[in-house]
Amino acid sequence: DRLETFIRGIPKAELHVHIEGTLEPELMFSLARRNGIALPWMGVEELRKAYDFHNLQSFLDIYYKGADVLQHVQDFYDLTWAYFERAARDNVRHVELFFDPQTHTRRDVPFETVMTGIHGAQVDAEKRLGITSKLILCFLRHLSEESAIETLHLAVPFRPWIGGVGLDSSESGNPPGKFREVFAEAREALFPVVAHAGEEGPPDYIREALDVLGAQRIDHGVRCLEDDALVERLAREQVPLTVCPLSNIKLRVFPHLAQHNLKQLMGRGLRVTINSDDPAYFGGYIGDNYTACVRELGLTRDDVIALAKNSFAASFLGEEDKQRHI
Ligand code: ES4
Ligand code: ZN
Repeated sequence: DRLETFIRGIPKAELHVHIEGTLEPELMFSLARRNGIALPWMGVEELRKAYDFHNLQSFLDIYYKGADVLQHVQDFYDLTWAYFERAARDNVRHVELFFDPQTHTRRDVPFETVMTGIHGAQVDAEKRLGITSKLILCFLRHLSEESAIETLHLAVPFRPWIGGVGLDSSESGNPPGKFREVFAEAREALFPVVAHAGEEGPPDYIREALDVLGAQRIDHGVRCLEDDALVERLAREQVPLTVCPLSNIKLRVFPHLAQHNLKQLMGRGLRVTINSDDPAYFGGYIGDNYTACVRELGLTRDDVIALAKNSFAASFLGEEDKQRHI
């Protein structure tokens, strides 16, 4: 209908998407065949049936297994290019893309292979689709800080291709404070900092991400509403939250989209954005996330405009580029 056409057409930025989470089942199986890798599922249909998650960890187990098919530069290129082509259909004009290098280096895929494939697709997306992008390196929080430091050191020669660092994977029991040193070193190298916090973890993890890691943006952050003082701070400092509504439903952070707190977050004056997280696994790209929120939460046309403007304002684009989009 008309609102859906409006949503699809409005220029938007995507600030929370994991490139490994854009691996569609069809591409996963075609790369498995191309690379001679055995998957624990018979085919696309059986794989899709396995996408019945109960929490973050049950998703991550499948997501890391799926990433095994990514071996060569061309695989990372194909994955990233397919995402950009899909994003173009939702009129995404700018993307800040996460990747998890440790998922690949731990399988003996060189850091350089990952970077070359992803970066190649970023260059082509700007040339052929007019989509600008920045790549954000995420440390896996279920691994040690030592492993994160090794990864940061691998990244230094690629400094011009990396737009920031973040923190993802299993949140419960892995507080941001575990990564104090690696983020201090990253900040010294002038990397912008983001962190997943307050998805499954408590509001205190959001505070730690800000105070200990120096996060400039919080990924998810939906559990902030449990702590009034924190909400007031996030609103006062206009710390952006990259909310991923369909992800939160698939991973049972909220029982149903109608119960999602997105509207309350907006109502408290927070700088909220809507994003897709792992769209191949959670059943929707960014346009689908906007549309589902309009349907289930009754977002208005003005809400959609505000969210799309927030997406550029919350990005790491320079002031001039932001204004050009807003
Ligand atoms: C993730 Cl939804 C989510 N949360 C934390 N880490 C992740 N990595 C990929 N998707
Ligand atoms: Zn995420």
